[in-house]
Amino acid sequence: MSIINEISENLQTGKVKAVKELVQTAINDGIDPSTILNDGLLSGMNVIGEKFKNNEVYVPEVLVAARAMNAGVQLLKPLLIEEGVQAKGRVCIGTVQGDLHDIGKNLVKMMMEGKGIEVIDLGTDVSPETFVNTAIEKDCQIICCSALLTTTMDVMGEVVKCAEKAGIRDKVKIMVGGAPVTQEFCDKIGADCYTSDAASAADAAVELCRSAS
Ligand code: B1M
Repeated sequence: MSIINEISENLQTGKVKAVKELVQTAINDGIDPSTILNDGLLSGMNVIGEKFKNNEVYVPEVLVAARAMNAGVQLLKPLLIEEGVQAKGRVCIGTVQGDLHDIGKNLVKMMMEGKGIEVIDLGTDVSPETFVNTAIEKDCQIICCSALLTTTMDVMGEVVKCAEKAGIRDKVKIMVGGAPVTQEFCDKIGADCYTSDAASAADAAVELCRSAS
């Protein structure tokens, strides 16, 4: 079995120590960090997601897999971000109200920080008012919303409305993402930008901050 498959398998069974050791070995072997992330950690998490859907695994198994994922990501973090880049803007990020999934949001945050963007992390279960008030108080160029549930993605529309009501819609861009979110949904709610993954979210944020300055 390749080391990438081993990372995926051990993540699925929540073996934190083994995942850390394997990720470190893969790094030492010179395997591209994005390959370790995408083909090892994220692909293992996708298998868990399918099993979760089919009731083959339950919340505790998913949580230990998530812990193993985070442990692996921590080792990759310094390799995935660019060193010594200058701050290019300020954003606030959070998972929307009612939603506690934060792995994707944390990846987006990490990639944005790696591009020199200052990121204010509001955590999970964030209300539209908190997004908007933070953007006003901390002078953010972008509000970044993540949602993983079809039942919570509509909160992103509320964020757009809340920003309009507060009179900041022409000054602050709104970025959306997360597994159920699409470009069509982004257009429907009147948000400014949708990206499907963390790396392109970071690139898009740099562009939006640049055009705002
Ligand atoms: Co949840 N869960 N979960 N869960 N969970 C899903 C999302 C689900 C698809 C599983 C399934 O059924 N197959 C399903 C949602 C179904 C739906 O809505 N259609 C689901 C469900 C139903 C639930 C509960 C309701 C289960 C229950 O209690 N009965 C419950 C809800 C709790 C709540 O939020 N209120 C629940 C709970 C949990 C755990 C707590 C056990 C755990 C979360 C742990 C944590 O996050 N700390 C969990 C997990 C881990 C998952 C799965 C397995 C993995 C999610 C994940 O982290 N993926 C997930 C199945 C799946 O997605 N395959 C599932 C890896 C992560 C890197 O991907 O977040 O998509 P993702 O981020 C991607 C992109 O989407 C993008 O970048 C990342 C990659 O580069 N991205 C952005 C994300 N945010 C972005 C923002 C951007 C741009 C890009 O711009 C701002």
